[in-house]
Order: sequence, then C-alpha cells, then structure tokens
Amino acid sequence: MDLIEIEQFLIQYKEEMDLSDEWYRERIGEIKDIGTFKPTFDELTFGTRVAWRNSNRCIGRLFWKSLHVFDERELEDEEEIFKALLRHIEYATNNGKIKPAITVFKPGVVRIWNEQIIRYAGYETDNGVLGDPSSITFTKVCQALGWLGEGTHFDVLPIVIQVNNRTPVMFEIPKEYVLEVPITHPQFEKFHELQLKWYAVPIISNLKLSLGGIEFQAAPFNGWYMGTEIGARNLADVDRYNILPKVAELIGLNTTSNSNLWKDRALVELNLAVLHSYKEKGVSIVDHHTAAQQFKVFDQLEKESNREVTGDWKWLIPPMSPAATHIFHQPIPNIIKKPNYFYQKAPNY
Ligand code: HEM
Ligand code: NRG
Repeated sequence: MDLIEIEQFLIQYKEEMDLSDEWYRERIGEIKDIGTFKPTFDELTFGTRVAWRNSNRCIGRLFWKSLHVFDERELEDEEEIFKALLRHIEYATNNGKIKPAITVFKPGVVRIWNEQIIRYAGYETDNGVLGDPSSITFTKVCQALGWLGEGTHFDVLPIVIQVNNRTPVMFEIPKEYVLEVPITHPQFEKFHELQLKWYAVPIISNLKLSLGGIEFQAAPFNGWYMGTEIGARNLADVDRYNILPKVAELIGLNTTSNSNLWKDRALVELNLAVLHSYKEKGVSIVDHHTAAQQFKVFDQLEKESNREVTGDWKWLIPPMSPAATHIFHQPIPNIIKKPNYFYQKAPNY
C-alpha cells in the first residue's frame, strides 16, 4: 500500500470535488484501518477521467469529463469478462454516435492480451503480408491458441482474456457487434474498388490505468477516431496497409517522380475519403483541424481552472499538415502526472 499515492489521489479528489477536510480525514482513516484502498465508484470515475485529462499524447482531451465508466472489478470469470466487453462495445458504438467509455477490471487479476479490442489480423504469406502487418505477432499467438482466421485483409481478431495464471481464453466477437465503414470517395467513384474499410471504434486495451497507487492492467477505453489515424497511418504507412501507390494509380498520378507530390496528393484524397465515409455512415470521427481547435479550447478551459496542460508535442501534432495547426507552433511541457494511462510489459505469450 503506497500511502503517499493514495493520499495524493484523495486530496486531489477532495479538492476538485469540493469536499470537506472532515470527509478526507474519515476516508484516509478507513483505509488505514483496512490496510487497502478500494476506490469507490465516484473516486474511480474521477480517476479515469483525470487520467484521460493527463494523457499527454491525446489531442481529444476536451471531452475528458464525459468519459462513461463501467465498474467490472468484481469479475473473475473469463466468460463474464467477455460479456462485459461486449456491453462496452455496444454502449460505445451506439449505432455510430460513439460515446467515450472505459471498463475497469480487477487489478492484478485480469489481463487482456489484445492491443485493441477490435483489430485486424495480419498474416505472413509467400506473397507478402495479408491484413495488418502490425498484428502479425498477436495473430500468431491467437493461431497457437487454436484460432483460424478467414484469411481476408480485414479479419477481426478474437479477444484473448487471461485471469490470474490460468491459460488465456479466446472469444470471437459476434459480427453484429463490430461496426465497420467501407471507404468511398465523394468524387472518385472508383475508390470503392480498393476495397478498403476500417472499424468504427478504437478501444485501447493494452495500457494500464495508474490511480492512487493502484495499477489496473485491464481498463480498456475508447473515444472516436481522428481521421488521420486511419488515413495517414493505418492505411498509408509503408509498414501497415501501404495503400498510397494504389490510391495514386486510381486517381491517375505518376508515381515515378517525387516532385509531383503524388504521395501528398494521394494522402489528401485518402483522408478525405475516410472522413467522407465515416460521416456518410453516421459514424463519429473528427478531422485533424477541428481536433486541434478542440484541443485549444481544452487548453483555455484548463488555464481557467488554474491547471497547466501537459503534452507530448511529437504525438499531438497530426501526421498531415501539422504546421497548419496551432499545436505545431507552440511548445508544451511533457510532464507526467497521475492518474494516467501507461504502457506495460506485454503479457507472457
Ligand atoms: C492518443 C485522439 C479519446 C487516451 C490519441 C491519439 C489521438 C487521439 C489522435 C494519438 C494516437 C496515435 O498517434 O496513434 C482521441 C480522440 C478521442 C480520444 C479524437 C475522442 C474522444 C481518448 C480517451 C482516452 C484517450 C477516451 C482515455 C480515457 C489516450 C491515450 C493516448 C491517446 C492514453 C496515447 C496512446 C499511446 O500512447 O499509444 N488520442 N482520443 N483518448 N489517447 Fe486519445
Ligand atoms: N492510432 C490508433 C489508436 C490510438 C488512440 N486513438 C484514439 N483513441 N482515437 C489507431 O487505431 O489508429 N481513442 O480512445 O479514441
């Protein structure tokens, strides 16, 4: 029990929630009696929201107060944990009108092996990689556990749940839970021939939530996508779906020269297509200019609350036209505050 971290957390909770000194004395007294700290639902809710507010790499923090919390700390059964994850997916997806949410599982007991709850498999074949190259290792783990993917470029991986030291258990997500968006272009009608799509909701499941000295290894959270995450990275990176040469060909650009800026022009059309497709399907998404403006409002509101916004500049600038946003032109201190979400050691596959 790290009393200092508990005290720091509860003092912050007391101050931001405008509670009394008496409340604090009683609460700390209880914890000293029991010898352990189990956050109440309200404390947990506050902590997960502040952890988002403190996420230096996140441009989407304006909405930190709206995070919905599912408290699933009682669960120790793999099947029950899987069902809780399905409830999270359904709530967060909300037929496309995505709602930010987090599900908190029992610390030291539950571990989710997936990087994100919904993610596409990647297979090494004689003809190169099929699917998402970033998933190759985890896909092999799933196959070793007995999973057989269909073998398309967009096979949704199963969820792998480990409780204590038990053998991990694998669950397929029923298709009706996975909202996806086929990518089309508002002008180039042939764009659909590329047969691109992406899933609606990013649910990050490999970070740990650190709160009041407790580390929650399984606390998957989601917001909605910023378009460039899909259009300028997932589909575009050479070591991901590497689709820019195909986009360039489709829209009739000469790819033998650098100086005609075919990559840049292909990036613009691909990113326009991503934003267009999500909008048309009624799935929440934000473009990087709007996201940067929202981040500026967040900065202003934090200043009004007498807090300094911290950030990781090289992650906050969007991967397209970064200098067209104010973030590029402004330094930001990369100081780590808790509660927060942190990387953790990969599970022992
Ligand atoms: C990172 C946007 C919600 C926590 C990011 C990144 C973007 C982003 C663009 C950078 C990702 C990358 O470059 O790979 C958004 C948007 C949201 C949102 C548009 C919509 C509501 C959330 C929520 C949380 C969160 C709900 C937590 C409760 C984080 C964290 C990172 C991050 C911890 C860093 C991830 C890492 O280091 O791998 N976000 N975010 N974000 N976001 Fe957000
Ligand atoms: N770049 C990753 C997702 C990282 C987090 N991004 C968010 N988070 N938007 C990708 O899958 O492209 N969120 O909680 O909404």
